[in-house]
Amino acid sequence: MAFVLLFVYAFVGATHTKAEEGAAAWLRYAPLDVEAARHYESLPAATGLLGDGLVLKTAQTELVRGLKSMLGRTLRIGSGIPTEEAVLIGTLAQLRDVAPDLKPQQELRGDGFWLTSAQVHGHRCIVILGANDRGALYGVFTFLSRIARHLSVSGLNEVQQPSAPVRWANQWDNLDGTIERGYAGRSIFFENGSVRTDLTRVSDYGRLLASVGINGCTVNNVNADLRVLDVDFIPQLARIAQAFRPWGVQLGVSVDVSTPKTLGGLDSFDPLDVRVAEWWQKKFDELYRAIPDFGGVVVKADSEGRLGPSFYGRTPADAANVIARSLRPHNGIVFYRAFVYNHHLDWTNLKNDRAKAAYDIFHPLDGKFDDNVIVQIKYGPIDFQVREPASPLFGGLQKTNSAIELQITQEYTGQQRHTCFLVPTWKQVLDFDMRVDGRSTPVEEIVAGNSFHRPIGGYVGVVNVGLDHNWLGNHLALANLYGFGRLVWNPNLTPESIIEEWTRMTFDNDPLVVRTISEIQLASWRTYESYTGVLGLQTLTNILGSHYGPGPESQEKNGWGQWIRADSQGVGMDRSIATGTGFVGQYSNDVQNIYEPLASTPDALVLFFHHVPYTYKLHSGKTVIQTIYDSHYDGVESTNRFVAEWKSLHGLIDGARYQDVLAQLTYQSGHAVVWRDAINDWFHRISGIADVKGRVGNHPDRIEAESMLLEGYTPMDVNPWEGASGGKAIQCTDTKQPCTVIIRFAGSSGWYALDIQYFDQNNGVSKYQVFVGNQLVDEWIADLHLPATEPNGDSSTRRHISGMALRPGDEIRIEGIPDAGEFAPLDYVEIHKMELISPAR
Ligand code: GCV
Repeated sequence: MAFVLLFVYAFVGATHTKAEEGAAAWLRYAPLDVEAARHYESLPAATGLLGDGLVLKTAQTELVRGLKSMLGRTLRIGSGIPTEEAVLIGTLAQLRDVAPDLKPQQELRGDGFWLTSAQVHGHRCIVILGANDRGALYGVFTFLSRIARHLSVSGLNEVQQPSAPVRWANQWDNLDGTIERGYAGRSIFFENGSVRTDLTRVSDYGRLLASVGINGCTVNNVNADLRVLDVDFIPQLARIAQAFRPWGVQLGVSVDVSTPKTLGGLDSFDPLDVRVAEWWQKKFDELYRAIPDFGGVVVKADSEGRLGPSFYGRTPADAANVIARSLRPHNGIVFYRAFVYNHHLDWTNLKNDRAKAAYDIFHPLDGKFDDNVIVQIKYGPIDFQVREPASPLFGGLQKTNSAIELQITQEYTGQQRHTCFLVPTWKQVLDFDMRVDGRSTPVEEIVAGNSFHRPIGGYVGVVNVGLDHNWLGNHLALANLYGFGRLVWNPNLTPESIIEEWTRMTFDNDPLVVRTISEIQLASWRTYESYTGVLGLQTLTNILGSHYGPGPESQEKNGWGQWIRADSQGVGMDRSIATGTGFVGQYSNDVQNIYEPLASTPDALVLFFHHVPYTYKLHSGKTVIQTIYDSHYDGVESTNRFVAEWKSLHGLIDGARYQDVLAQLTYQSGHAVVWRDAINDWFHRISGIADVKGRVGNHPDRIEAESMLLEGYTPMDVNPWEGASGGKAIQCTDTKQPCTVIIRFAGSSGWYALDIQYFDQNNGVSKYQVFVGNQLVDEWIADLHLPATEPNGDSSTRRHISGMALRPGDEIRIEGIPDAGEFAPLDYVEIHKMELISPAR
């Protein structure tokens, strides 16, 4: 019977007939085929639990679930001293009672664990032991992960320790159910001002987090709603805590420092006012009565229009400490965000620099924060750009706990519509050596508390999962959540090993699948960078709106301080000590020696630190302007390769996820062209320097919509101009009837591909139909929910139609049917000759 069952599982696993939505993420526990399953034949048939804690019970349930799914075997559940061969789960302290002589070679710390094989009371056992219950759960996930990746579990003797005690997720969910910078549907926590009734997804999220060692989660936006501490709300928060608890995930919330006044009814929120201190104390006593294992709070203050201690002339340390002291009796932590800056900076003053703000404000306060405060520092000095140097503040706090804040939600890196695997960039920042006092002090050692002997510290990832089945709206984007957990558990892991693990568990162990997906993911960050913000320019997106499509002009001439200082002669922010803003001076001498001289600054960050002429020759030997042009073309090529590579996996992964990812990568390759042309055209216009390869501003296959024969359509100016080819589009404002454009094909007979550039806004669902002669050859609706209500670089989208047989004189007609506020806009059509190799899938 066992054999038959195994066979059935193997069959299902091998043919990928099952449609998958991605909800299981990397915890699919896909059935092993017969060959792979054979390696686990000698696994014990039972599992024993050495303790009775909630998290330990979860660990045992997870073990049974995983093995049942992967091997088709249901382990017998037991507890206490083993009476047969078993997989034993417990803590080191519990093992001592059962097998006092059994000890790991090294001491287990924090949430660490030990996997080993041993004789316990005369029975051969696999032993999964945690330093605490949570560690045992992590050990079980690791054990299951090995089987999912077809690795041996016999003769194990492996100790794993987390690199840092704090490994938290932040969610930016609003109580109304929306999520700030969330790209995967509505909140799993809140709806209409309350905590959701059904918290199944919260529990599932807790499981995902635990599976990669994340031990805390704040659930509401750092732009905090005051009601989160309301007396009626606390019992609702307790329900979230309950859903997380079995997974060892501590609940946290974001709080607003003005709460004692705005919610509490005091006439002040001055952190040095004793009544304010008493208010916080009472509030947290109340909260801990409802949630005894509450983890702590995140504070965003004096930032982006939020109130803060500066209102009373007080410091961030005053504000953090008053809250910290009320949490201390309960072992709670305050994460005080260093993302404090003036967003009304005078851009005309060349000495002004937003990048300096965090260090300027927090470094003088070093040593003034209580021991249960962690200063939470974004990885770079600006704001989650596609590339930034490590924040100098990491080296500027030696007597203060710190944590690095990374962003899993892809606010500035394609919003999960573009694939951008961020582990390589995080890894670079974590490995960066701040060289404090001339000694080795990499960021990862600082935040772990090792460099300066701090009691706590670690990692925070802004995740923003939503109700979408696959959590982040894009199957490939989940690698960032997995990668965050794995990297912060062990910063010595490589992006290559992390992505391989993830791919094996999320998709398949087939070598082609592993190689192809790994290659796409590992290339994706540099690809995204190459068409959105090269040479340290930051992400040249529309920073005043969506943070999504191209918008280089929006960086400049406003108070937000994300300036790139581009003019007709050159580009880049001079942040040097000698002639610039002096930002470089916030780093240690050794790091200054890298960034102060133009000659030693790496090309990848040169325009972050220096203003140079467009004709300046980089280390690569190329000029700045030609590098900008070339890299945008290379980026598009790379996105085209992603599509081709993905297609090679047809039939090797389940159909639903195959199609989802194909659609997403195809969209990305079209939007990369929008980025390429917008940024290159913008630099071409501002610099007046031609592309030596003659591509920029020159598109021989392109026919602008405004130059076509229009029936009902009218031309319009697109704002900003670089968001459309030639700065213009056409739209069909007569909503009562469809509009048409006509192209008379003038090329030679053959096979062609059509790229139709249209705009997909979120305020209507236009329909498009394409005819050759009278034959309808393609139709689609514009319903991608892109973040725009106008035709622009956010909404510009490509429809690719391949395999079209065209003859000279053929009439190509596009009919646009507008809907609501979206007037079926079109930008251009490109007609490319193509070789027919294989039918398009
Ligand atoms: C939660 C950026 C984002 C904001 C975010 C802020 C922050 O500015 O655009 O949406 O607010 O960072 O991290 O506080």
